[in-house]
Amino acid sequence: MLKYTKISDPEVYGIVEGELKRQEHNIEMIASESTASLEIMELSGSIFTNKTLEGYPGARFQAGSYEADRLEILGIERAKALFGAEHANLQVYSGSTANYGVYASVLKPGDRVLSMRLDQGGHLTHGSPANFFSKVYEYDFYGVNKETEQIDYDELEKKAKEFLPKLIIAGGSSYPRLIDYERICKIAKSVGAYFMVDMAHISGLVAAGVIPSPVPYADFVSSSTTKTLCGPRSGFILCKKEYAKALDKGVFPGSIGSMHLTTMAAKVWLFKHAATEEFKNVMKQVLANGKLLAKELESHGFRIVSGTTDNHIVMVDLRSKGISGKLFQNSLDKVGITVNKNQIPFDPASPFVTSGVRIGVTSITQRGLKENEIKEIADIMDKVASDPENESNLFECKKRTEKLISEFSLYPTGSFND
Ligand code: DSN
Repeated sequence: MLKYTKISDPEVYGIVEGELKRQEHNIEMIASESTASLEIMELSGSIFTNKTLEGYPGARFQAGSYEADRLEILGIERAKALFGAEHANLQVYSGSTANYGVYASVLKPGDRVLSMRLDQGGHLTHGSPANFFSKVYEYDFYGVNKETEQIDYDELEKKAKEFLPKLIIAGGSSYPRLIDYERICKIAKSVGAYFMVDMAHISGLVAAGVIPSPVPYADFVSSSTTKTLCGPRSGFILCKKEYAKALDKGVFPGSIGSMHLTTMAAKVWLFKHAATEEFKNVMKQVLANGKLLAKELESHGFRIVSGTTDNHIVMVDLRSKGISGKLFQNSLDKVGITVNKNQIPFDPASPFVTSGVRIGVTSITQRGLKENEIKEIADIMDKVASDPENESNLFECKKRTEKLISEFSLYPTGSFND
C-alpha cells in the first residue's frame, strides 16, 4: 500500500495505514459509508489526475481531451442505462454539488424551495439555515407525521399550495422509509414546481431495483456515489431530456469548475458494476439486514423511529434507554462500533447531543455479515446501552466486536501488499 509515500513521507503513510487498521478492526455502521472496491481505489488515483478539463465532449475549453471525451460519453451512457434516465451529468464532485448544480440550472436568487426538514430526515443542502444557499433562495419545510414518523403528504400538499415553491425536494440523509414519489410529483405539477429527488443515500438500492426509483417521476434526481452505491467520493445528476441543456449549463459553468476525471473514471466503472447480479444480491441483503437489525434492537427495548426501515438506515430513539445519542455514539466507538448521533423527529435534544443514533448496514453487508452477526451486534449494542460508562462493560463488549469482525475481511487478504 502506498509504496512511494511510505518512503517519501512515512508520517502520512502511518496515518493512512492507521485508518486501514481502524476500518479493518471496527464494525463500520455510518449510514453514508460503504467500502469502495479495489478498482475504484485504482481509478480514483489514476493518471487522469493530471488532466484539467472544462466543458463537455465536443465543446471543451482545453485540448487533449480525446480519452476524457470517450470516458465521459461512456459514463453518461452507462448511467442512463443503469437508472433508465433520459440524461445524465457526471461532472459534479459530490451529492452536495449535485444539488447546487440543479439549483443553478432552474432557480434564480429569491426563488422559493420546499424541502424536508433537516431534523426529520432532510439534508443540510436542502435549505438549512447553516447552509449558504438558505441566503440565496427562500426555503420552507415539510416534515413527518408525529404518530407515524413518515412523511406527512397532506402537510406537504398544503404547504406547496400556500408557499407556491418553484422547486420541491424529496429525499435526505436520515429517512428510513420509502417515499411516495408519484404523489409528490402530482403535488409539484399542481403548483407548477419542478420536482427534484436527492437519492444520495438510496441510489445503490435504486440501481439494483430493490426499492422503487424516483427517475420516472422527478424532473431532476441528484446523488452522491459513496453511500449504498458503494462508489468513489463523487456525485451525479439525472434529468428529463427537456432539462438536459439547462442542467449541463447549471453544473458547468454554473456551479463548478474543471471536472475530477479520476473519480469520473471510477464512476464509469461503478455504473457497469452496479448493473451486475453480484451488486443486486448485496443490495437485497442490505434490505434484509436493515429490517432484522431494527427488529432485534426493538426486541432489546430500543424504540425504532417509524417502527422499521425500508432501506439501509435504522433510526433509533434512545430515550427508552435513558441515554443520549452523543453518549451512545461515543461508547459504541470505544467498543469498535462506528455510528453517528442523529436527531430524531421532534427531538427535544440539540443536534450536538441528540436523542437518537442513525445506524447503516451497507458496509457490514458488503463485508458479508448476515443474520447471526446482526443479532450479535444488536445484543452488543444493548449491553453498551445498559451501562455505557462502565469501562469493564465496554471492555467485554469490545472483545465481542473484535471477535465478530475478525472473521470478515474488509478487502481480500494481500490486497495492499506491494
Ligand atoms: N449528509 C451526510 C450523511 O448522510 O452522513 C454526508 O453525506
